[in-house]
Amino acid sequence: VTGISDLRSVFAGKLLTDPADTAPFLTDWRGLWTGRARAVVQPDSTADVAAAVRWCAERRVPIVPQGGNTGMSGGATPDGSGDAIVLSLARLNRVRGIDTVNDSIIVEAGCILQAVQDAADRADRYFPLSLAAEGSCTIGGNLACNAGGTGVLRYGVARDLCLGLEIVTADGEIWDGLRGLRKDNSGYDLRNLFIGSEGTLGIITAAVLKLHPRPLARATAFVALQSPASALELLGLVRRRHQSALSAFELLSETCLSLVVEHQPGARRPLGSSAPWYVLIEFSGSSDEESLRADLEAVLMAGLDTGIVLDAAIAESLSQAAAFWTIREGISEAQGAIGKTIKHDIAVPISAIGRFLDQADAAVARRWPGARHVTFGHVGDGNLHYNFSPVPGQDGAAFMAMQDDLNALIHDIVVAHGGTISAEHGLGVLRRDEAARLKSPVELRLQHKIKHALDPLGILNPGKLIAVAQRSATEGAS
Ligand code: FAD
Ligand code: 2HG
Ligand code: ZN
Repeated sequence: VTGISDLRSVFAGKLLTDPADTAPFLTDWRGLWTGRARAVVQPDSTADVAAAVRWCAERRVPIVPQGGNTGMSGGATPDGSGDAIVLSLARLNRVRGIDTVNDSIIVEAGCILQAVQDAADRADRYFPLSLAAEGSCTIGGNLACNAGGTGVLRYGVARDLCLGLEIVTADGEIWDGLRGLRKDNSGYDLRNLFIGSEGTLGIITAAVLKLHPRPLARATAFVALQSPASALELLGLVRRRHQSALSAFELLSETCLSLVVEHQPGARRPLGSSAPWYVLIEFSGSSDEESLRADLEAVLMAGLDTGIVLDAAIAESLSQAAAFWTIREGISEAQGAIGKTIKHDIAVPISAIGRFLDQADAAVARRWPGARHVTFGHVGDGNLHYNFSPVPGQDGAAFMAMQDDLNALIHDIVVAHGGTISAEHGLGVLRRDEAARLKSPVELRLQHKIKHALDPLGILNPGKLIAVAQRSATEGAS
């Protein structure tokens, strides 16, 4: 391969090679994966991304796309070979336009999610994708992972918020699919193929996103419960009475709450007493705040009457509502503060959540009595982060040694309940082999065919999402 200085001349933007500059791009935020790379390439425009990709394609140099590097599955970290370049989209961060009649916004892939929310807000619109990493993750990363977050219950996942994409293909061509259309049946749905492909099929350089009306009022409650079964009963009750007002329904265990209260400065318990489980419920919409609060209060009272709800607090002010959300959004960081983490991102049909938890908890207790569960998630979407931390005093390496067996145990139960091993964080390298173990041969063959069709040289994020295809003897010889 020709020297990297050669690459410098083909695109405008930054080329980082100094180890002090490249280091932050070579490790994920949890410190689980660290790799090496020839350079970190930060182009200034789509044309420059295309030029860099062509340079790589001509030389068979692997490309690892990276946005905010907040991913959970190791998808944005290069492997240890040092062959790849990291293609950082950080400098492609312009809002290209906003159309308040079409309710859409065109943004470049490196735009930070929060910047997109703010741009929508300035135009009196709402961009509802919302997650704790929103101050650092990018739209390109959100779409590449098909991120979820806390607004999915009403607004859907990243895919549901995307109308069109601009893509640099594996051979360095630009596909302008920036269509702001609600309906488009003119052929195979390429946009949806790239969304969720974790950088393995093409580079997302820009997107047309859907905007929504800005909610005029919100009511937020923190609710104590005995069990996840009660949470599901309450969800059913809320849905029957106020489906259109419901915008979030998030579950967390007492362990999660104590972790946040202990590790997050200023975090306080929302309720006077403690309980095994909690849900954070948000109502929002165009009605006035008083009637939203009254509806929320009425449904919580009904829950108290029937014994589903043990205790509840409705936020009295915006800052109290924000404090409730800070607890929910602080769990990942608080879990990180007590050592290594083993994380799951499972989803099952909502009706199977109770059975999944009963079986998984029992199976874990049999194999690892006393294991430290950190369970929380988007229960309204059937998606749980069935996570674990070391028990106090447990050595990090001994804890991580459980990971493969624990994952297999949980994933088998998930699949038995018709679920998925990744609802929102993607496969990356973390779940790639488990997905291969659990998916049918037909599904895997189709996935490999798609990969081969769009990236025949196998240079886009190789080894992520699906294993690198075996080269045939003939190919190898040629
Ligand atoms: P990166 O981490 O940089 O990359 C992620 C993947 O996308 C990699 O495979 C990478 O190669 C690929 N990629 C990145 N940009 C591009 C591009 N332009 N073109 C092609 N491929 C690209 N996720 C959720 O779904 N829901 C949550 O609630 C949630 N909460 C989180 C909370 C915290 C505190 C943190 C740290 C993370 C959370 N995440 C959550 C995970 C993560 O933030 C999201 O998955 C986010 O979408 C990743 O965006 P990113 O820009 O950081 O992508
Ligand atoms: C969330 O729901 C994120 O807060 C992070 O998806 C989950 O840390 C995790 O496991
Ligand atoms: Zn989540």
